[in-house]
Amino acid sequence: MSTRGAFIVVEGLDRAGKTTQVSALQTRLENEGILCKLLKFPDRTTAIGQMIDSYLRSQSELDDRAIHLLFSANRWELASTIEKLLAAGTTVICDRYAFSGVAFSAAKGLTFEWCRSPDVSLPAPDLTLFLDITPEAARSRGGYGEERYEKEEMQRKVREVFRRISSELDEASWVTIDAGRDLDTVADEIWSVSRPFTKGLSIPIQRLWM
Ligand code: NYM
Repeated sequence: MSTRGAFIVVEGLDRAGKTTQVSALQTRLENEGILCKLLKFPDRTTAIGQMIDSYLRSQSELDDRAIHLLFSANRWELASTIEKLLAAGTTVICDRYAFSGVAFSAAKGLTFEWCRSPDVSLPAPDLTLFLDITPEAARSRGGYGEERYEKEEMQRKVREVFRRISSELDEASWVTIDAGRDLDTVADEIWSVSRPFTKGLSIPIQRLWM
């Protein structure tokens, strides 16, 4: 098999600095001349994404399972794009993915197994960087925003589910980064972990939770 691009996901709690770090990683890749594409979930630009956006901004109400399935459908509508980019040799960086789907819905009380099922067989990340931050550190960064889920108690529960996900995945593909440190230190660690993956991979694209 010829070399393909790597699929790198950045997950994290709200206020962990994910958006800043994802764009710093993109800049480093571009500076090295590595072809890369940045994606973000939820992708609020699609029809499904607009329903998700309205729910997150509390402009609509949806059953917990219905919104969970919409988040998953939002990934499925981009799954073939991700596969094509990887096959073309592009490194795909993704701001949140299926792990956020499980973490936020399970934190609301849905079962872990049920939450995983709609995402089974999506393209699996080759590397997931989990930006971990304590609720105390998040508070010192000015607290959470206005959207649904951006409350300290919810974030604590989400963090616990992320820990469970981490304990069930192999260490090479899931790396926890202490995001409570200064931005440059975190960016350097993200780069040193990601760099080996950016040279291209010769293994087939893996499937999630199979
Ligand atoms: N979120 C995100 C979910 O609840 N399920 C998912 O599958 C995904 C991808 O959406 N609080 C939640 C986590 C966030 C919110 O994300 C919006 P962002 O990165 O703030 O746009």
